[in-house]
Amino acid sequence: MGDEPNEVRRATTIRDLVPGPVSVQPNDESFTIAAGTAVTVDPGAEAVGAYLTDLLRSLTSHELPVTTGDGQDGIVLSLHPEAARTELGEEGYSLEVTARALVIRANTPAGLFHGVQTLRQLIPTAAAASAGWSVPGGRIVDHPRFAYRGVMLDVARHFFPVADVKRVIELAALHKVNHLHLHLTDDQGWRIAVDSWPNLTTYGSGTEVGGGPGGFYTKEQYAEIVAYAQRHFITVVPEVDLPGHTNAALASYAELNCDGVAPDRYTGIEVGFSSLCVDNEVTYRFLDDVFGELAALTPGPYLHIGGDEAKTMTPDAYATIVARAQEIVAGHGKTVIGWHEVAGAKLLASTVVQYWGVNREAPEVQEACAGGTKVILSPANHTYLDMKYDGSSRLGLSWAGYVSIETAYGWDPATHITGVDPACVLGVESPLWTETVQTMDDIEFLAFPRLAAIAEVGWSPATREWEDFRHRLGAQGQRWRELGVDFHESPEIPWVRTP
Ligand code: TNX
Repeated sequence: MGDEPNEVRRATTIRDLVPGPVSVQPNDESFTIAAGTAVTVDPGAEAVGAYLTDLLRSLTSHELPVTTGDGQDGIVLSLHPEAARTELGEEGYSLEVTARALVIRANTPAGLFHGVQTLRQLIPTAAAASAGWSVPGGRIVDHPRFAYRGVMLDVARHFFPVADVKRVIELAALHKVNHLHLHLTDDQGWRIAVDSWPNLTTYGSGTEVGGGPGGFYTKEQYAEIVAYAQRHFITVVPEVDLPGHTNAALASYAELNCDGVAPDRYTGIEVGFSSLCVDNEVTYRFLDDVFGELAALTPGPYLHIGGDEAKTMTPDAYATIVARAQEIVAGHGKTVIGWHEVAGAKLLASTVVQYWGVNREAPEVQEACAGGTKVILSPANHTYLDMKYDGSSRLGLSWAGYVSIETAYGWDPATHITGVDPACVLGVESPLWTETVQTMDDIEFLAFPRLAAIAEVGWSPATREWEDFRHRLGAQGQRWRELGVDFHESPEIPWVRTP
């Protein structure tokens, strides 16, 4: 970095994108968004069209009506891609910007939505408003490398209200993240209403790390989160962690404990001390009720069963409960995801394993992949948003080491675990555990800019050019500021003030 100033001023170029697209060809034209700009969308693209015009109103103050039909000039959202149909797949798009038109094409509304996020990064920031709303010209063709690009929010250690979760959804969508994993239960609190086991929320939700009031989502609130995520083309993956990390449930119902005695609620940050009772049939009735109600709230394919750090159980007991939990989830028509420890149990063919270890040697993952299991990579030393950036970070833990932006960026999911076929990798996820995280500002500080780095690891082609990336990332700073994001202004990045 040398003497480079860490704030520079320059105009946005068509390359200032995170995640970086598959291909970019600049031209020397530009498209200006003005009061009379027509916005035309294909039938089927109305919802993305409405999202786009809301966005344009908030960014440029222009109120642009949307017409459904065949557009030639102005801004066009088309569900009729040209030749590249198969290349674009389910989530890809092309963006063509000339002086006359700005055309986004995709096979699906999801692809158009991602194209709109790209456009959003090319519209001048408010700081540059006097220069007009001029979008740099060129052609972009883009599609994701991995199908699963996730962020996880732990709402159990500290509870976060619906408005915060919605903001996480908005900010994740900026960088084409398409899954939101909600860690809904842990030792410190149970955060989702279950009608058949009401004490989980009347009692089990009532605290959090440090002894605060906790909280939970009613089914209506949870449905609101799911619907909001859908509008951002994000699939919610709910997690009920078992058999460990269950003190909140055990405290709510004495009958779930092997000795029939409910423990006190827990507000510390130790892990691994609690577990459900394997030999008690009530455990399985409980899991069936919980996953049944959760499945009914979940349009997406996945239910996450946790499975991490069950340190008080024998391997056999663990294998038994994980096997039965998978059957229960499958019985409710959903696909299981589990933290990688579940590979110690017999896996259903459809179960997905989420690796959170720090080693590149992971025999259990290697073996699971060899058997056809898919894996999501969340190596803690690269993707954990709750790790400190460095020794001076005001928040975070450090058990997996410090995770700088360069560290978050500098790894390749396809080759990360030795001896694993790249085809086995479904994608990546960045978890944000919240032992030290209490407010939306805290979330923003830890997630940005690292979530943007992991989003690129999940979306963009395998090339990793740190120099190029840090400049593209630097161009996002002013945009985040204008959204009020309290990001970590790390000296690793040459932050750009545009123009
Ligand atoms: C490990 S990662 C845990 C969590 C903690 C986290 C803190 C995983 C599956 N389990 O229970 O919150 O470390 O970084």
